[in-house]
Amino acid sequence: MLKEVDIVLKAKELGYEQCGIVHIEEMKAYAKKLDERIEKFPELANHFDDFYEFADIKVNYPWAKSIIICSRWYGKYLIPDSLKGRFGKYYLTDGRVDINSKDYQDSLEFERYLKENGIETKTERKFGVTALRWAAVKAGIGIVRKNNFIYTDNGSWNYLEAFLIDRKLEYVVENSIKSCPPNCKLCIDSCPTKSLAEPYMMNRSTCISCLTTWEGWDLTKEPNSRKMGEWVYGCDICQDVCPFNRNSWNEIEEFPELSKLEQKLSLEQIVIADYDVLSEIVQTKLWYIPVDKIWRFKTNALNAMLNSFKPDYLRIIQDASKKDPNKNVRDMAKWVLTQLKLNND
Ligand code: B12
Ligand code: SF4
Ligand code: SF4
Repeated sequence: MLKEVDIVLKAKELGYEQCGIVHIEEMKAYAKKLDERIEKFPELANHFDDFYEFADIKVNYPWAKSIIICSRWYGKYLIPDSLKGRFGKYYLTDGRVDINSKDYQDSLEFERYLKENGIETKTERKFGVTALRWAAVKAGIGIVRKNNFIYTDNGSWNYLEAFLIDRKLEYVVENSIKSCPPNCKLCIDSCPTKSLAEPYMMNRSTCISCLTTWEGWDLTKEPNSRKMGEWVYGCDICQDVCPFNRNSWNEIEEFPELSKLEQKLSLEQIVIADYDVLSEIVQTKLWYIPVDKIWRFKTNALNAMLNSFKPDYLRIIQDASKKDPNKNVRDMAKWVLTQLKLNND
């Protein structure tokens, strides 16, 4: 019969940075955090409907008794300079879906290990089977800072994975990670859209990460489009500025295919891209934008061109305004030209 320590050791052997185990009852209090978010931002209420099930795991998994929660450090990957400040680093090194990555394979192996040892288990690699940060705090594998991120001893460049299990087990890590200095609010002051409104409180619908993926479909009407800077997909600002992340990114390993993908991800290449390239190469990696809406990569890139305008972009924007097969892209390019106070003749 597996013991807690066997499971934790196996996780670490498979490359997880930290691992802890909590009873599912620990998740109940997450509902209170959702209530607090909705109280602060009532307009977000419908986005959180499904999240209440993260707190009440028995609803979907009556057999579940505990949660194994693991962190995986992605701050070891080489990020090409041209992609920094434009693409969220988590999304560029996304082990959740990339079957060629060691991260993905190790996750499968961990699940196999649990099953081979007679443990019923369930995970959900894309969005998590529960509220991952809350589980991580309860298991002591890290602390939450004012920017809402889980920090381990190595900073916040970790992503989390949870596995429900049918055993009542517990392994809480004792950590001595220092909390945020009381006067620090660098992350809050740096958030371009003021989405990170106060400590531990952010508005998902004004967050650049959301505006470049799940929302912000018409950037010509989006009040925050000029504040989105050069971001094309995701945002890392509130982590980049944090003193607890200083020197915490150690570029020591290549993520599969990332250096090849770099050439396809310049602003110019995205705007002129063939739609087949966008769907076969870019969307398979940056999958929050669905295949039937891949024009979105181009409108995001056009917005980034506007916000960091260089004369070299002009011809590309003008061509897109006339020749791109997608109307959303043509309209966005025309709007960019009007913002630049140039006409497209
Ligand atoms: C929905 C979602 C999003 C949405 C909404 C974001 C949000 N914060 O709600 C969008 C699309 C915007 C998004 C973007 C990003 N995401 Co996201 N997202 C999620 C998801 C699926 C659910 C988050 C959730 O429950 N939100 C509701 C709020 C209420 O809960 P919470 O964010 O967990 O916040 C907790 C803390 O604030 C804490 N808390 C609150 N007050 C207090 C007070 C004290 C004293 C303490 C101790 C704790 C505490 O309790 C909350 C409940 O757990 C999780 C995966 C999961 N299943 O948990 C990933 C997750 C949060 N995302 C993650 C990442 C990496 C990102 C991005 C950085 C990607 C990118 N580069 O652009 C951005 C960052 C945006 C940001 N500033 O948060 C990681 C974070 C890892 C980490 N180290 O913390 C997660 C955990 C995914 C993963 N597998 O690791 N995300
Ligand atoms: S990810 Fe960017 S936009 Fe979102 S809260 Fe952080 S700094 Fe603000
Ligand atoms: S920037 Fe300052 S307040 Fe924000 S998370 Fe880092 S230490 Fe905490």
